Amino acid sequence: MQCVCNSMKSSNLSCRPVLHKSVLACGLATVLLLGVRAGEPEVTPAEETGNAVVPFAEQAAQTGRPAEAVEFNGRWYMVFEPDEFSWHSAKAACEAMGGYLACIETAAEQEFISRLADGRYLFLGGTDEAEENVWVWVNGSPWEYTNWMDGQPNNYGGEEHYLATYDGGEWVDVAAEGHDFWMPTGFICEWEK
Ligand SMILES: [Ca+2]
Ligand SMILES: [Ca+2]
Repeated sequence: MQCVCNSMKSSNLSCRPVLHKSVLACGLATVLLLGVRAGEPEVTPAEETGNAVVPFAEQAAQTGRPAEAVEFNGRWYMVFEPDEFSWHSAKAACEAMGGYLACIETAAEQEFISRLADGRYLFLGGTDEAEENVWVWVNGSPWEYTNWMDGQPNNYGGEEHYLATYDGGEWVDVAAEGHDFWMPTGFICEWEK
């Protein structure tokens, strides 16, 4: 299936297809991305830099929270889908923009994130890399609310220490980087101001 968003090719945002994603899901992602694209600053195309995250970070370090970020309940959120990233580079990119990888503390925030993710697999700001099965949020919030998918977290291969949304917004633990079926296609940044 091909569902490349041609109009997005000049930016690091993209809604590239995922093997099993439906055309509908990809279309909705396109609408979502295009809907927040107005005013987006020019960034270096990923194919020229080989790293889509660094230009984001450099850009954001000057401007803080992107104007395109979406507000919910006093916080702002934005999905990024660069071609190349890891959980750690995503974390660094969010922090360079004055935010952090999205941390979900409540069911209401989860509902919002689920709509924002729209079926995409996106890194969140949860990790148990310091101590196996002791999950923490990168923003320091206590680990209380959870939305794990059945059978997760399972630390598959002994390297799944990073949180991501899955179908319906439910949580899975995945590796920091890679290109297999289970790897996220992007990440969500959150801002408090
Ligand atoms: Ca939050
Ligand atoms: Ca897992």
